[in-house]
Amino acid sequence: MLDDKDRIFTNVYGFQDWGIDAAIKRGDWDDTKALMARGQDAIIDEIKASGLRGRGGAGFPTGMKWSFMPKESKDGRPSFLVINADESEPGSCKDREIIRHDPHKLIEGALIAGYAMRARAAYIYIRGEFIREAETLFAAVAQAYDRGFLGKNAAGSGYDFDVFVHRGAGAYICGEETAMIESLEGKKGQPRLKPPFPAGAGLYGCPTTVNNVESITVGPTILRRGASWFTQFGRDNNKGTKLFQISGHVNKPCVVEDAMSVPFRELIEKHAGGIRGGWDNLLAVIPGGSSVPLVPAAEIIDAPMDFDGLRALGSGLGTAAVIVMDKSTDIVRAISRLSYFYKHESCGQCTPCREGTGWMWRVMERLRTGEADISEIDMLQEVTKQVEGHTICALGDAAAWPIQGLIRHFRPEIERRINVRRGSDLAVAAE
Ligand code: L3W
Ligand code: SF4
Repeated sequence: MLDDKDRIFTNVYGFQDWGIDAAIKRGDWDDTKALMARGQDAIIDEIKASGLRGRGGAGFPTGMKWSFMPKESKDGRPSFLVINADESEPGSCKDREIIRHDPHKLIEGALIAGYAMRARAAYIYIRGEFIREAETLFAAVAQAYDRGFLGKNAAGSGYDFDVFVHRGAGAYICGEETAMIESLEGKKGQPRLKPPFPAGAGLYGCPTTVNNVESITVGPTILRRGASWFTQFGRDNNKGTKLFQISGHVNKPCVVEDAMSVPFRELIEKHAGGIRGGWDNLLAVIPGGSSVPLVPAAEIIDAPMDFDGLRALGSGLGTAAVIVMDKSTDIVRAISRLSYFYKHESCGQCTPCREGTGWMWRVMERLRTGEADISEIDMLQEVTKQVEGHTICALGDAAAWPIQGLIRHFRPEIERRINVRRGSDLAVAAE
């Protein structure tokens, strides 16, 4: 288990005050000027060396993403940093805790990352439902301006940098980076085709990097302790510490920081008090938020909780939102409910997603009640393949993958329901 001294998030449970004085006592804003004086390229190199991969779900190397930003302004266009705090993935609840209890770690991270990528300002796009968190964030940003950590000559660095907080209005799709940029520009939040990637043409057509809250927040600590400290944790290509969000049928649901690659059983035993009813009662786990396929109990128990370990099981780390389901779970109903979520949140601009999500949900409901024909299982699988990879953004994939996981691992359960229903229908007909 991670030692307390190795935790980046020292106030994740909010035992201490979130305000600037308490944050400074915890080590935030400690000679930020000196960190920045190392220079932009040195900061990016250190983040690259740390192996930090994006914490928003895709796991793209953070230092590499920063290095895509132009070193010189073209046509006088500024560059921007956009911080994705639109945390809406079912199961995901870590960025919320950071903003509630450690907002200054995020704001200091924004300044340093923004400086490294030569951004003029950061926009923190916060989920509309996070009302109290937005209040905290607005207040923390105001504190940082009052102390001279933001604005002109931010933290005495000679660099001018602003941070703006922008509240979303409750659409899941605005967590997709280009939809977020559209929304920030005042338009309907619908994803753009990529390429161009935001680093080439992002907010107001300017070079932009979009990073998750957690990715930005860990930056200052990595710089202070060094990349080699961060790379002690986790396996190759999966380095560092990570906030895991453990929900569902565990004895003690929690958000906890541990080393990347921690085995699933250890994660649950040490932090979540074990599985409700014991390990024999575990049915399946969605290890990375609702967009990744479930993994059955037998396969996940010894799995390393990291990008590559979970990909090898046909799933993914996603945001490390670990949803645990015991044998009391109606697994078909659970996945059908997720299908409804994606149908509801589809922005509707591309046909396979707009039509396919509704279609998949309706068939999932027929499977749930057992009214479907056995042949509809393969037909549904085929439709998921028509949606996957054929849409503008990843929401189409995210709607398809959970269903594919269900069919892959729980086909006998789906068939059982259909047979039970057919048997009772025949019995009624015979009466
Ligand atoms: C420049 C290239 N930039 C890639 C950048 C790209 C983006 C990042 C990753 O989806 C996933 C999604 C959800 N030049 C580049 C480049 N980039 N190639 O790298 O890009 P990508 O397309 O792999 O992923 P994405 O579209 O950002 C994110 C999954 O995360 N997810 C959950 C998300 C939910 C939350 C939340 O609630 N907070 O994050 C869970 O699995 O399904 O697959 O920046 O521009 N050649
Ligand atoms: Fe919109 Fe869905 Fe297409 Fe994404 S995949 S752009 S959410 S319709």
